[in-house]
This record gives sequence, structure tokens and C-alpha cells, in this order.
Amino acid sequence: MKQLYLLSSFLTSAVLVHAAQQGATCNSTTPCSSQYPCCSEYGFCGDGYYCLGGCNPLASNTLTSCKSSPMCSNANYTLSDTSRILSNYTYFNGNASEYDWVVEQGSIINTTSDGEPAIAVLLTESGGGTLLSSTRYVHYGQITARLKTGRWAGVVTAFITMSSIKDEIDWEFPGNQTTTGQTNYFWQGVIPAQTAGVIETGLTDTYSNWHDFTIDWQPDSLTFLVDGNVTRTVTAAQTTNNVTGVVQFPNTPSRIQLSIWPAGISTEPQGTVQWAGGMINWNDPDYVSAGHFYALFQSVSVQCNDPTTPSASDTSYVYGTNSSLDLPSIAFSNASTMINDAPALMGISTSAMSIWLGVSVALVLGSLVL
Ligand SMILES: *[C@@H]1O[C@H](CO)[C@@H](O)[C@H](O)[C@H]1NC(C)=O
Ligand SMILES: *[C@@H]1O[C@H](CO)[C@@H](O)[C@H](O)[C@H]1NC(C)=O
Ligand SMILES: *[C@@H]1O[C@H](CO)[C@@H](O)[C@H](O)[C@H]1NC(C)=O
Ligand SMILES: *[C@@H]1O[C@H](CO)[C@@H](O)[C@H](O)[C@H]1NC(C)=O
Ligand SMILES: *[C@@H]1O[C@H](CO)[C@@H](O)[C@H](O)[C@H]1NC(C)=O
Ligand SMILES: *[C@@H]1O[C@H](CO)[C@@H](O)[C@H](O)[C@H]1NC(C)=O
Ligand SMILES: *[C@@H]1O[C@H](CO)[C@@H](O)[C@H](O)[C@H]1NC(C)=O
Ligand SMILES: *[C@@H]1O[C@H](CO)[C@@H](O)[C@H](O)[C@H]1NC(C)=O
Ligand SMILES: *[C@@H]1O[C@H](CO)[C@@H](O)[C@H](O)[C@H]1NC(C)=O
Ligand SMILES: CC(=O)N[C@H]1CO[C@H](CO)[C@@H](O)[C@@H]1O
Repeated sequence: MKQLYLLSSFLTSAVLVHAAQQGATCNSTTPCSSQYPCCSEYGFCGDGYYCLGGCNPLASNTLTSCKSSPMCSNANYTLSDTSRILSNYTYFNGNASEYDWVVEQGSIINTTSDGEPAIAVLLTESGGGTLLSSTRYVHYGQITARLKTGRWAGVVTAFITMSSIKDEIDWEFPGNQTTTGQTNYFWQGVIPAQTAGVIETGLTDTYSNWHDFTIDWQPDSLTFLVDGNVTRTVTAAQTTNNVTGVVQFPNTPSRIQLSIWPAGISTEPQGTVQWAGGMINWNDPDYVSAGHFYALFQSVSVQCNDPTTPSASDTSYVYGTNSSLDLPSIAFSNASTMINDAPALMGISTSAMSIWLGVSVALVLGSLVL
């Protein structure tokens, strides 16, 4: 209901109010101006890489301000191949053939555990957590991540899907509980009234053992599996809001995100800290000896199941011009997913930019104009 209200306000007020400056906050009631047209996944207006992964078409200047979203591709991503992971997403130009993953925050190292090459995603007290996003989107499909979680109170390991308008499907692992995993989903940022998170119990230690966690997201159902065993199924029909009749089921193209994040810190709400098992102990011997907390990701496999078959020239998804209020229309497109301007300049503050320009104008022009 709240969301419907917001979307209808969008229709009436969008033409009147725009978030005008770079870095201005944006949402569907106050979309971005034409000058800084793209509403980033974090809700700030800009251009360049702001128009790539996670850019919200409904909060951007027009429905076509965001670059189109790289289409799903069947794949088995081997994460130890770090050449396919761009270590800083602000340098991404939108070419999903060049990189499978971008690091949006934090850092990774590659490692081996029980003989299996993997990446470790790191969490430190000063640097915070680490978030990787796939460069391609999935619009329904079966996604399996092979991972080992952290084992520390307040430290959360996550494997999720996230759309540009905040449809979300989660496997999450609060670190003080290593024999459980939690499943959840959201529709446009809202937890459907009839459902909530579910705790899956009885797993063998998720810190010590590799497990395959699956999100099987189909147009009419959502199934969660561990090591090939179904633990939970939700049908789209079950998510119908019994007041509005709206089916509150994730239905927009989504990126895959892998992360470790600090939930047990003083800036998080008390409920989040509790959920995560309490405050992080930065004196934990594991942290002191390694210099970081971590989670391990070995691979991610994707089997796409688009509701319609793309034509050979299609490369991407776009949000349609006529989105119904509750179900944005999604279409295939052959429009470029790439930005052509200097992406790395967009994310830095004015003062940082002037220092940078002062010392290396030639380098910037030489290396960033694509
Ligand atoms: C949308 O953004 C505007 C401008 O920042 C803000 O005033 C408004 O409260 C936001 N609306 C919501 C629902 O967050
Ligand atoms: C991924 O691996 C599975 C299982 O080995 C295999 O059936 C499938 O064809 C692979 N997919 C791709 C795109 O390589
Ligand atoms: C780490 O990644 C690099 C680049 O992909 C690769 O050459 C190397 O073999 C990896 N190391 C391990 C231990 O997997
Ligand atoms: C995208 O990257 C691939 C792989 O690196 C490359 O072959 C291709 O030319 C790039 N596409 C464009 C348009 O730059
Ligand atoms: C990515 O690059 C930008 C611009 O140089 C920089 O401000 C930011 O700190 C970098 N992020 C990470 C995670 O290194
Ligand atoms: C409607 O949904 C609410 C919230 O889940 C539930 O408490 C209520 O019983 C439902 N009403 C009907 C008529 O199904
Ligand atoms: C399912 O769970 C059982 C134990 O409960 C396990 O033996 C089996 O390997 C799991 N996986 C599959 C695909 O059945
Ligand atoms: C983890 O933390 C939660 C919330 O603080 C608590 O309820 C639970 O008992 C803890 N679990 C373990 C295994 O310590
Ligand atoms: C891209 O799509 C448009 C509209 O469907 C079509 O007219 C055009 O031929 C396509 N371009 C390519 C290169 O396939
Ligand atoms: C085909 C389609 O998506 N039609 C929708 C266009 O927008 C109106 C208003 O939101 C909807 O009622 C239609 O269903």
C-alpha cells in the first residue's frame, strides 16, 4: 500500500520536482534532473557509472536514462578467476563481456579452502564490508552459489539478487549461527505482508563446509535449496496482497550480489545488531591474526529462464514506456549497455577532482576518454 502510494505520487509530481544537482538524492517522487539524469542504486543522481548496474529507471530523469541492463547468460562463474572481476566498479564502462563481476565496496583476495580455489571477501573495522555485483542481470532463473560463511557475531554473509527497483531475494547468514541460513524476499523494497524471513536449520557448519545455496526464481514460484535439497517454496500467488490484490512477487531483472557486511556496529539499528548476533568483537583472535573477517565464494552458476525468448540481436533489458503501477513492463533490447564518457570522474568529490585534475590532466584525458 505504501509503495502504491509512492508510485502514484510519482505520476503526479514527477514533472514538477526534480533532484537537480549531482549527488542529490533521488526517489520515485523526486527523480533526477536532465543534467544528472541517473538515479544510482544508492539513490543519488549522476551520470557515467551512475547509469549502470542498479540504476533505477523509475527514479531517473526518464525511463531511458539508465543504460539498458545486460541480459542474462547461462554461465558457471569461477570466482577464483579474478581477471573477470573488476576491483572498482567506478571504472566499469558497462561491457558485461569484459567483466562478470564488479566490486562495489571493499576488497577480495583469492585463496584455496579444502582444495577448492575461491575468493575471500573481506571485512575490516576501518574499511567495512565487501560487495560484489554481477554485471549481468537475471530475469528469472536458477542461481547457485557455493560458499562458506563467516562465523563471527555481528558479521553477515549474503548471497542475494537485487533489482533496480529493489525486488530482492536473499540467502543471508548471521555469523553467530553456523548451522542455519535465512531466506527472505522483498517486492519493490517491501516485505510482502503474508510472509517474512524463514530460518533454515540443520545445516552442517557453514563456516567449515562448502554448501551450494540455490535461489530458483521462476515467474510463478520461488524455491530455496541447500545442496540440491528444497528448503522453502513460495508461490507468486501466495504473495498477493489481500487488501490491494497486487502480487508482491519479485519480477524485475536483478543482479546477483555476494557480500560480507558489518551488521553488529553502533551505526546499525538495534534490531539489526540483535538479528546479526550482537556487536562485532574486533578483538576476536581470528580477526587479530588475519587482520580481517571474511567469507568464501567458490563459484556461481546461472541457468536463465527468461519468460520469453530473446532474439539473436538482443543484448539487454529495458523498462517499458508503459509500466503498470504494480508491474513495470520489461522488454528485451539491442541498445548498448555501455557508457561512453569518462566514468572514473563521476564518483569523486569536487575537491578530490580538482586535485586530481591539477596533477594529471593529461593522464585523465589520455586514459579515460574511451
Ligand atoms: C524523496 O526525495 C526527496 C528529495 O530528497 C525527499 O524530500 C523525500 O522525502 C523523498 N521521499 C521518500 C519517500 O523518501
Ligand atoms: C554449468 O555446469 C553444469 C553442471 O556441470 C552444466 O550442466 C552446464 O552446462 C554448465 N553451464 C555452462 C553455461 O557452462
Ligand atoms: C588468483 O587469481 C589469479 C588471476 O585470476 C590467478 O592467476 C591465480 O591462479 C589465482 N590464485 C589462486 C590461488 O587461485
Ligand atoms: C567488450 O569486451 C569484450 C571482451 O573484452 C571485447 O571483445 C569487446 O570488443 C568489448 N565491446 C566493446 C563495444 O567495447
Ligand atoms: C574506487 O575508485 C574511486 C575513484 O578513484 C575511489 O574514490 C574509491 O575509493 C574506490 N573504491 C574502492 C573500493 O577502492
Ligand atoms: C490479510 O493479510 C494479513 C497480513 O498477513 C492477515 O493478518 C489477514 O488475516 C489477511 N486477511 C485475509 C482476509 O486473508
Ligand atoms: C539432501 O540432504 C541429504 C541429507 O538430508 C543429503 O544426504 C543429500 O546429499 C542432499 N542432497 C541431495 C541432492 O539430495
Ligand atoms: C545468535 O544471536 C542471536 C541474536 O542475538 C541469539 O538469539 C542466538 O541465540 C545466537 N545464536 C547462537 C548460536 O549463539
Ligand atoms: C535493434 O532493434 C531494432 C528495433 O527492434 C531493430 O530495428 C534493429 O535492426 C536492431 N539492430 C540490430 C543491430 O539488430
Ligand atoms: C500493457 C500495460 O502495461 N498496460 C498498462 C499501462 O499503464 C496503465 C496505467 O498504469 C495500466 O493500467 C495498464 O495495465
